[in-house]
Amino acid sequence: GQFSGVCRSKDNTSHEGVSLAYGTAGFRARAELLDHVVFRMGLLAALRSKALAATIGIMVTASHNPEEDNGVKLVDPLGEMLHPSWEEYATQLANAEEQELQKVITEICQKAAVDLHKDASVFIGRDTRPSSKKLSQSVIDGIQVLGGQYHDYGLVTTPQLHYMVCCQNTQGQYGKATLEGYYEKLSKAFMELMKQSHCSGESQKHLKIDCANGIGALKLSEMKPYFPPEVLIHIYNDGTKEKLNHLCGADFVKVHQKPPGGLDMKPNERCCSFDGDADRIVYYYKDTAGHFHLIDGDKIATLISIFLKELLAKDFKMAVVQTAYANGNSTRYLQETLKVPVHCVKTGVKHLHHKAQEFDVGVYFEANGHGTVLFSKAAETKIRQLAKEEKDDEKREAAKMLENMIDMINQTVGDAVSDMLVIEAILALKGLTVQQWDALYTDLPNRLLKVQVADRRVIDTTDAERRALTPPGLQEKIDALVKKYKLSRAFVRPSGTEDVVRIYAEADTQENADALAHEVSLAVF
Ligand code: 16G
Ligand code: ZN
Repeated sequence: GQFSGVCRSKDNTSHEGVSLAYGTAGFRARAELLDHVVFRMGLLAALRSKALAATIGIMVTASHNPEEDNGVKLVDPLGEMLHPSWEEYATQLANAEEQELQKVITEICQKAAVDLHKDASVFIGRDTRPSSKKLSQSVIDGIQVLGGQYHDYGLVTTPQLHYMVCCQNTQGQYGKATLEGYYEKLSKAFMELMKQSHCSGESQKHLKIDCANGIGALKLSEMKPYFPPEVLIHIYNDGTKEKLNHLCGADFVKVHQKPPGGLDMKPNERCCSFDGDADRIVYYYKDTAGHFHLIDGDKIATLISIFLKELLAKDFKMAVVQTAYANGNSTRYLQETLKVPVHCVKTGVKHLHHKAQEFDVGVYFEANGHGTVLFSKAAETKIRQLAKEEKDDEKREAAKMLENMIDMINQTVGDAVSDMLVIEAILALKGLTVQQWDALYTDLPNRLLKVQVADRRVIDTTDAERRALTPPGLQEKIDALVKKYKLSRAFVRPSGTEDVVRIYAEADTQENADALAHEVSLAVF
C-alpha cells in the first residue's frame, strides 16, 4: 500500500508503559527510549511540510537536560515553534502502536487536509549529544518513508536551525540558509554597530563564555574568523574535557545562582553562559568582595528595552513580554521607571513569541535567559527607510543602529550567540560596565522549588499561571501565606517538561522567600 515501509525494524516499536506528550519543548526522554519517536517525528515533519507546501525544521536536542537524555522538536515555516494544533498529532503518532501507525497517519491526513502526493522538504539539525547522530538518522528514515526531501545541517545550534528554515521559506529575504550566511549576517551587523561606538576601553572587549560543553562552543569557534582580532571572546567548557551541561551552562547558573565549573572568574570580569543547544544565555560577574551577581533574562530584557526605547521614534509601539517567573523588581522597573508596557503570558517560548508579535517592537525574555526581539514588518520597513532617507543626522544614525540591531537579532527564536552580540554591542555603545548594568535594579530575593505529587494535572492555573483554579482551596491557602510577608508573591504550576509541580516565591529577604516557598510547597499536598 501507499504506506509500505512505515513499519520499521523492531527497535522502533513503541515502548509499553511509556507515554510521551509533545510539550513545551517537544519530546524529551532518555535517549534510548526515543528512536521510534524521532522516526515518527520525521513522518510528521513530512506531513506538515506537505500540508503547508513549505520547508519544516526538525531539531534533535534535549537542551539543558543531562547528556543521557535527548529530545526532538519541530520548527514551523517562519522559524516558529510547531503550531499548537499539530502538537496533538505529534503525541498521537509518537504513542501509536506499530500496527496502528498507518491508521493514525490516515487520520491526520484527513483532519489536517494533507495530500500525500505533495512534495515535502525538511531541514534537520542536531546537538553534540552522543545519541544525536543516530537519532537524526531515524528522522531521515521517517521523512523518506513519505517520499520527502531533506537537508541535514548536522551539528547546529537550535536557533541556527530556526534561522535556516525561515531563510528558506522567505526565499532568502531573511538571509542565506547556510551557516556562512548566518555568521556573515550577524558579524557584519555587529561590526557596523561597533563602528558607531565611541568607547574603546580594553576591559569592554573581554568576555568569557561558558558553552555548557555543547554545540555553542563549536559554532562560536566557527564564527570567530568573521570578527577582527580585537573582538576578544574566550570560550570555556568547550566539550573537550567535561560532559554536556554538567555543573555548567545557563540553566545550572540560573538555578543554583552560582558560577559554572571550568571558568575562572576574576573580580568584575564580564562572563556569560549558554545552555546545551545555545538558545539561552545569562550573564554574571563576581564583585571585589567575591559576591556572585547573576544577570538573568529579565535584566537582559531591561537592557535591550532601555537601548531600543532611546532610539525608537515616539510613534513606535514597544512592549515587553514576560512570564510569571519574571522578578517583581524587573517588572516594576520596566513599568514605572522606563514606562514601557509589560505583558505576562504562560511559560513557554511559543506563548511569549505570539504575544510579542502584537507590537511594532516586542521584546520577550524568560527569566531563564531565553528571549529575543520581534520587529513588525511595518516597523522594519520604516526603520530601513529612515536609515536611508532621514535628513536629520542624529535621527538617521539612530535608525541605522536600529537597522543593524534588526540584522543581528535572530527574530525566529531566542539565540544565545545573537543575544550575546546584541548585549555586547549595547554595553559598548552605551559605555556601560557589567556592574552598571546590574545596578539598574536589585532583584527581589526569590526561591524556586519543585515537588513530586501523585498527579500534577490536578493543578490547573489561570491568569498566566499566577493563580491556581484547582485543587479547590489551594489558591486561598497561598493568598494567606503570601500576606504574611512583605513584597511577596508566590505561585504554583505543573511543569511542562518534568513530572513535578514548580513553586516560585519572592519576598523582601532571602529567608522570607525561602520560608514562603517552603510553606507553599506544603500547601500543595
Ligand atoms: C521549555 C520551554 C522553556 C520553558 C521551560 C519551562 C520552549 C522552547 N522551551 O524548556 O521556554 O521555560 O520549558 O519548563 O518553549 P517547565 O514547564 O518544566 O517549568
Ligand atoms: Zn535550550
